[in-house]
Amino acid sequence: MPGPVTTTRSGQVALVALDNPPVNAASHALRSALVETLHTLDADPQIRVIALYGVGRGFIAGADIREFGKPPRDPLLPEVCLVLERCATPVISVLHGATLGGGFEVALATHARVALPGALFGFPEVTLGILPGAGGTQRAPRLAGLAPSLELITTGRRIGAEEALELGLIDRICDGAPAEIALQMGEAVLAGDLATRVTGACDVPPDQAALEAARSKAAASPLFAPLRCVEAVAASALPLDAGLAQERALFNDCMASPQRAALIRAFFAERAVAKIPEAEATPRDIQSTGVLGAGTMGRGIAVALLMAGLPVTLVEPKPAIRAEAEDWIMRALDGAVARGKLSTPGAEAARAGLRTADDLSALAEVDLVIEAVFEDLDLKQEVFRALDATCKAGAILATNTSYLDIDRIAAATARPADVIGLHFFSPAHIMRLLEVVVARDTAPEVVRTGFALAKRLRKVAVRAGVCDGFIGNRMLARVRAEADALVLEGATPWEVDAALEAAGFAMGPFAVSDLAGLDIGQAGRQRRGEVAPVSDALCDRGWFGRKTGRGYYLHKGKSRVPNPDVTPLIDAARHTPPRSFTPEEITTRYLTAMAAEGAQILAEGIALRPIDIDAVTLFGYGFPRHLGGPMHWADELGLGTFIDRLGGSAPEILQQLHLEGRSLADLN
Ligand code: T1G
Ligand code: NAD
Repeated sequence: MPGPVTTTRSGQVALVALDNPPVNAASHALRSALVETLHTLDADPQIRVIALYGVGRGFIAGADIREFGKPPRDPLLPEVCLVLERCATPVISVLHGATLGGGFEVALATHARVALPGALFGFPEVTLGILPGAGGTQRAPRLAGLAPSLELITTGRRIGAEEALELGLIDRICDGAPAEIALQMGEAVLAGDLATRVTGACDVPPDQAALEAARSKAAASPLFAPLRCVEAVAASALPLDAGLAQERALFNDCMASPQRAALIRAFFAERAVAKIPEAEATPRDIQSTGVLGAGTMGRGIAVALLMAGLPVTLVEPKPAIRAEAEDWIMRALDGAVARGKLSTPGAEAARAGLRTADDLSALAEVDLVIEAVFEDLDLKQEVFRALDATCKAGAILATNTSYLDIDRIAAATARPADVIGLHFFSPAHIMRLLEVVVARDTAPEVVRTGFALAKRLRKVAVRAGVCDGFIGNRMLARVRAEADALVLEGATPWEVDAALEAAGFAMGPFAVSDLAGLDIGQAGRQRRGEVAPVSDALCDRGWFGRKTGRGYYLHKGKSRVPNPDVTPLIDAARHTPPRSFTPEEITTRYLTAMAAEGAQILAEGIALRPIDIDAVTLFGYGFPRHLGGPMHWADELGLGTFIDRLGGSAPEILQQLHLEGRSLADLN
């Protein structure tokens, strides 16, 4: 088997191919082979140019993330970059596909960079809780200046070849196959048509204003890495060796931070959830779809399907809602074009793919139906009975129910094997999570089709079992109850929201309730036979949150201020004298409740693994990435401490793990 680095000679040009599937990560094997190759070629008087290129999907997607947390093995990537930069023979790089993180750093250390049109550049390190640690913080400013480098390195924003060229990060764009361009460009260097230079020898023009602006922005973030990114970039004013030493020290600080472990957990969570027991089943072919109900969810789901190039027949009995939904869908598609999520021809095709109808007989020939009518079991059963009578054999019948028993919905049909839950989140064309809810009789290939569909929609699918609220809403109900308990004990709703938002949650639970509608929350509680005195009192007054302008907050447009009229309602509901809470106490109580419900969900087999639960909260509920998810958080806290906090209510599975000296992560 050939190694990850192979050399072909063509006259005085050495073509060095990097081949480490699937994404050419800079693993130990690739790094050591590259250094050895460079030493050999640099010492060879026959060779006057060395041209690097990637085999497969891209140049190099970065360091091998799987090696993080393990003992580092020489040569490290910074050394590889120095060896490259110090070659007496000019080294050029031909860049296609993902040229990210350490891959971009390797490219920056070469003496000239040529990109193919579709190349993708960026420094995603900050999203993993670290910083470019192989000279990226030193070499990018030497080519592009401080301001653009700071922006790219502190945000992780990805850029295309055109922008990289404008910024001076690459030298040329050429179209063709990487190996061919490598030879052409090698020859261009020999002919004097492509200039080479040593990046590390260039100066960085000072820009104190850019540094100060980036520093104060990073200092305000709850994230650990951005400020270290700024300090590393600031060190690019020093001679290269000194700057690299500072970069290394800051990189090591990031590597040791708990945020780094959590963010990398989040990176792998997105991919791990695709590993399901049904992975070997063959998905059914989905060419056409139907959506039933054109309310909040139905219209969003229709947009998600249309954006993925699937034709949609949208069924809605109420003409006014149907017309409004059509209008909304067209605007959402325009919005997708404006956000760069859809091309103009793509949007045209999407518009042409929409059909509306007033009756579900229009769904006779579609391959997949997603039902999004009112949350009412009788209605859903009636609808599924009608779908069963109407739809062709082999069609998948999916429900978007948030809480209802899908086994009972499936039982209304004579084909329960074709029935599944596809639980989208609002707004359905934007939120990444899709819970694929597997009912008792759902066929494996139907489950597999749900996952294939999610991939097509660029969503993160997580497999869930049937229970009230599945994974996400069930956890939400639990933490909502905990937030209410905190308020009854003495915290204010606004303190709870502020504490959790400071911890990195996109929105606190009371703000979320206001947004979703307090009446919706109340309906859920009523179904479960629960009460929440304060929320119920708000509902009694017709204060349902944002949609009525008044709830826990007073809403004006998108801004919100605490609603003072809530305070007497809270006072009336408290049975004990209020005590005060620190933000840390609030956050800890909330996360403990969330992880406790997660453990219960795991114990019942509703979720496959802890990482699935983490993915649900990360991609559907605004859980802070730098905390990695509630199950990761529980591991970090230590299972012993976690069990103590739960008192007698810790599920058996936790006790067992703890006894065996294992962690939740061991179940992944
Ligand atoms: N290391 C190890 N495995 C990786 C990987 C990486 N960097 N990137 C992807 N994979 C695996 C992934 O887990 C999956 O595996 C498979 O490749 C396909 O990925 C010193 C420290 C490149 C744009 O952050 O953004 O460099 O699940 O499904 O949609 O400063 O992957 O099949 O077993 O995502 O076509 C910086 C992260 C590292 C790049 C391809 N680099 N990767 O997307 O496929 S830090 C990154 C991506 C660093 C230096 C530092 C994307 C992609 P499996 P995929 P894709
Ligand atoms: P909605 O009230 O906005 O829309 C429901 C639509 O279904 C209405 O337009 C109604 O006219 C239509 N409808 C009723 N009976 C019908 C029938 N027999 N045939 C066709 N259409 C019919 O409700 P929604 O918020 O979109 O929720 C729909 C489903 O999605 C519910 O099961 C809900 O639990 C679930 N859900 C909602 C959210 C959310 O945030 N709103 C999130 C996830 C899942």
